[in-house]
Amino acid sequence: MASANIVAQPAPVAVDPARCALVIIDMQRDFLEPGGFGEALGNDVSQLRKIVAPLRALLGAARDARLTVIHTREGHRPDMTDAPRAKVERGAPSLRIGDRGPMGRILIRGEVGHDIIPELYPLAGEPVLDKPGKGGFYQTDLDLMLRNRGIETLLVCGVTTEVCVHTTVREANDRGYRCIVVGDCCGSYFPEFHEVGLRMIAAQGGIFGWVADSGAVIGGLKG
Ligand code: TIU
Repeated sequence: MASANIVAQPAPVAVDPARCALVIIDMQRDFLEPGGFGEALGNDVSQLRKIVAPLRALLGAARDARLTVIHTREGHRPDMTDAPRAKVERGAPSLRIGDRGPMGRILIRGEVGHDIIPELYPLAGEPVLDKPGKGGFYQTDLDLMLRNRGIETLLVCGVTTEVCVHTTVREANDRGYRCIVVGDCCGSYFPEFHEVGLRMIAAQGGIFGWVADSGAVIGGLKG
């Protein structure tokens, strides 16, 4: 069994690349570009741009190491039958889920804003998983896809740290996956939530998993 040794918090972790997947959470225009869902919620979307370059490097290394790469997108069917009223009506945003914005209908599948940013666009054959909630496992076939491939360890990154990344990691942890959150490849509109979100993963001996930098992961994958 080939093994990649990754420097991480709270402790180094050994990973079998054949049983490891890179899971990229919701790197969609709607969260990263002006006029989308993130901005409609009152956020400064430029906060998330800094993770694009390290995430591109991590994605390249994962592809080179032949890891399973899975991309997720948060969003809803055009008829919004899968969008809970409580989610759509939450807060008082200027643009709500389903409303028409500069990138099409907000957080609706098939619209420009719902798609993944060009810099991280999936290659043919890389699964793209559409999820209606914050967590990657809720009402999706992610668990089935991972189990069918014998995946044991997830390298998790994307946006936002304390919302969809955290929810997915918590779901994965309870399902028995080892999660390594790649800290500099996760982003939040709130720097303090990002920092404490990462600390919450690795605290208590790694209560939800591990936290590593992309350099450590790439170094580990290259052996
Ligand atoms: N608002 C926010 O921080 N995040 C989300 O609504 N979804 C994800 O994190 N993808």
